[in-house]
Amino acid sequence: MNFEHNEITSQVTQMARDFAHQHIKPYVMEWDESQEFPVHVFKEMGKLGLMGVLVPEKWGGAGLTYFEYKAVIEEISKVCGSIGLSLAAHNSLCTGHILAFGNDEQKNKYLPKLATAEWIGAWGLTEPNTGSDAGNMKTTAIKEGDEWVINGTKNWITHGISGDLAVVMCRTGEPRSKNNSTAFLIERGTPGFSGGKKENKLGMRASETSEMIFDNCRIPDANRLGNVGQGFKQAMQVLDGGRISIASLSLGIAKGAYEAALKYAQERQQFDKPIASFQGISFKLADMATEIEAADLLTLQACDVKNKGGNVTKISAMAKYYASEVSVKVSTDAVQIFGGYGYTKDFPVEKFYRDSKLCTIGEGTSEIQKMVISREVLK
Ligand code: COS
Repeated sequence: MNFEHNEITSQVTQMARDFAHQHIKPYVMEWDESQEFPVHVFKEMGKLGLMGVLVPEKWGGAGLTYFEYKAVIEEISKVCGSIGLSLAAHNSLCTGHILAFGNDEQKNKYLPKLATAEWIGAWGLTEPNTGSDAGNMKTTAIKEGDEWVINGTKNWITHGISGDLAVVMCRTGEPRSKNNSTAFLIERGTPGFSGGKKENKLGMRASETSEMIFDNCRIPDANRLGNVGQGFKQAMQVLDGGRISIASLSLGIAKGAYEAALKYAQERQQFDKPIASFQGISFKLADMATEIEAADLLTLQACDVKNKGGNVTKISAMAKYYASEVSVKVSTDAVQIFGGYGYTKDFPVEKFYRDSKLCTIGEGTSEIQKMVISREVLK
């Protein structure tokens, strides 16, 4: 299979790379230290079409394919994983859910705002006690006349405080029964909807992660996304696509860490030679390069299947699982190659190391990916 960039993919890649170097790189450590979520950067990315990469042009998006989407997330994440993560959550989860399951009225109303970054999107599935067991959610939506009344708390939500619009999965049937949840669109400012505690995280610190709290929050039935009872299945399909973006995020981090380590290993002299001339270091670089290449090919394969409208449940879980584990391993080895300097904030690899760990957890842990993959291969 030929996955070489065509002209459009090359141009989009260059644009994202230029943007990352000009508008993100100088501020990465400042945002990391302060845990600032730099909303203005997302507004700028909106002007370039990066906040609606997969959204058709008629709704204000860039109308591109998963190949360009992968390239964008990767280029941004080579410089800052936090910005890559927020970009992925906005594009794949909130916007992607509406694109896949919204009716025309909902698409016309919300997609142009999201694709241009006039609004930042959030997506709420996880709760304090239902992470991997996502179907067992406690947040309820109860129908009263033509309205739904929502009560409960979502957590680990990207943009839970700053998001202008949230797609939220709520239980509308009996606990543990089939088809018992439904997706809703909830706008910021709706009475009874508020952001909660912001998490103080190991990595991905410039990407806002917080609770979303619903206290007798009333929304019209027009804000229901798709049919009653389909929320969990919709969420699973959205995550099938989202996991391609986490694979791309993982790849960006791995490539950023590898490129820094490769350069350093050729410059750093010990025993009167560059450390790259020692097998202990050069074999590490060989492993890093090989594993990145393999993760890249798996992710491209997932993009290809998704572009063709195929079922990506297995391949996206494989790509996410493998690329995220590679990301942790490569960034760990990069710190090792940098030695003591790698352990300081003067060099970028300690941040890649911290950021990479989220990739094996968010949008389903590596253990959940193995569950998804094994279920598919045993079908
Ligand atoms: N696409 C479409 N439908 C799917 C699906 C998919 N990828 N995965 C499951 N479904 C459907 C199943 O076919 C089943 O339908 P029926 O009831 O008609 O048979 C239904 O959804 C329930 O599926 P299942 O029984 O497999 O659900 P489980 O409760 O066993 O959960 C896992 C399955 C563990 C895979 C799921 O809960 C999961 O992915 N958990 C992790 C969630 C996650 O990633 N959270 C992180 C969010 S961070 S943004």
